[in-house]
Amino acid sequence: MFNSKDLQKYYQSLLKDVDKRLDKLYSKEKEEEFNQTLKENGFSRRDFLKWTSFMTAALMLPPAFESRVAKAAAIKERTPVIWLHMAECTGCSESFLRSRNPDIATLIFEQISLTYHDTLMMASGERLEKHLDEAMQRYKGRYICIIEGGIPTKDGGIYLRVGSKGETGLERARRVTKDAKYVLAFGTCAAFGGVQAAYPNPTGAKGVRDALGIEVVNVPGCPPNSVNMVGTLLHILLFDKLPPTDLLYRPLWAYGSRIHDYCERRAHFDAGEFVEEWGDEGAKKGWCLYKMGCKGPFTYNNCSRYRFNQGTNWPVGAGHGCIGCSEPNFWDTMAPFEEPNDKAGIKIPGGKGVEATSDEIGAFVAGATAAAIGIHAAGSIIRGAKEKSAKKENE
Ligand code: FSX
Ligand code: SF4
Ligand code: F3S
Repeated sequence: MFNSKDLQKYYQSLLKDVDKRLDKLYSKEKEEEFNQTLKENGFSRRDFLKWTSFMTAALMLPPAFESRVAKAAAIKERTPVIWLHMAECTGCSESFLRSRNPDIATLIFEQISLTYHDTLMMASGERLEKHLDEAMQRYKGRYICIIEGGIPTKDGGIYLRVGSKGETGLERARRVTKDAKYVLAFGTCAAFGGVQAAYPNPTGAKGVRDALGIEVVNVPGCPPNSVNMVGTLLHILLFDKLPPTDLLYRPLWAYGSRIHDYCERRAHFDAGEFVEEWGDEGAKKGWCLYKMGCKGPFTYNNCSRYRFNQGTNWPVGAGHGCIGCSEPNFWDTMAPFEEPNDKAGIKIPGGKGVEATSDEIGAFVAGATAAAIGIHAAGSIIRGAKEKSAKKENE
């Protein structure tokens, strides 16, 4: 384990690396141009600094990184992004772009960095194909490929065809990821297969990593929070490497704790105060939704901390339990969504103010979810090892 001295050293060396990288890429004109864009879109310098300090904290970096995050947003050469769509509902793009009232993150990544996006581009048909080929050639080996959606693999992938040439999703994903520097799977569909991979999975849909057998960072959620998508991109922009992950390849800064750990209704769980029926007194008082099927105790994500739509609200805040949408196979393993999972083995506190221990929760044996919890612990150990070796490299 790291002690505070080790941590300090680790962050100092990380800062040095980031400064070296940003100094190389930074240009005064580009920063001025960026400030102008902010102004034209109605954002003050103060709004921007508020955003940088929020993102720095979300990425679990110390405040010393705030100025670097600000600089990274205005660097000369941005990492090009090619965003592909497979089998899905496009909710992930919606969550990323938040088409109404776009925020600073949207501005940075949509207007400046997004080189190719299947559904957002004006072009269609052959012109779109040409644009994709050009972007791939121009940024060969340098672009980030983001994939949204599961990839049907049965019968050679014929259940999904994309573009004017009738290419299968499988072929397209293979072709575009081949020359990408990094591949990110945005959404539970791209990470683990999602709704089309739910039983009986007639098209043999899989997540990108399983379908292609390549290194991918997963940013699951159906849809994922834009903080998690933007933060993962920002991490690459800052450090030019992928963030440390758990064994399900999810960034630890975002998926390192359970929904239940930071839930605003948690005190009611501990006090044994539960909603027993939709619309009852407990529901009006905002009591815990565990008995109404909330899967927050088995779900690793940061929704309870950052919420959606610029912090407006999130599922539990709106009165429905978490359905575990960032876990693998959640359509099968977390259903029924409005009933507690009777295999979970959680002892519900009966007003005595005690929570089931994590061991009891870990005894939950509903397939992949239990595996995910074990995997998560292992991932944290791996992260420790990675950090140690990073420290060694920097010493
Ligand atoms: Fe899947 Fe994205 Fe769910 Fe939809 O497209 S993660 S179905 S919210 O939007 O991939
Ligand atoms: Fe919150 Fe759900 Fe946990 Fe209750 S069970 S405290 S509603 S996450
Ligand atoms: Fe999904 Fe649960 Fe968050 S349902 S959006 S992981 S609260």
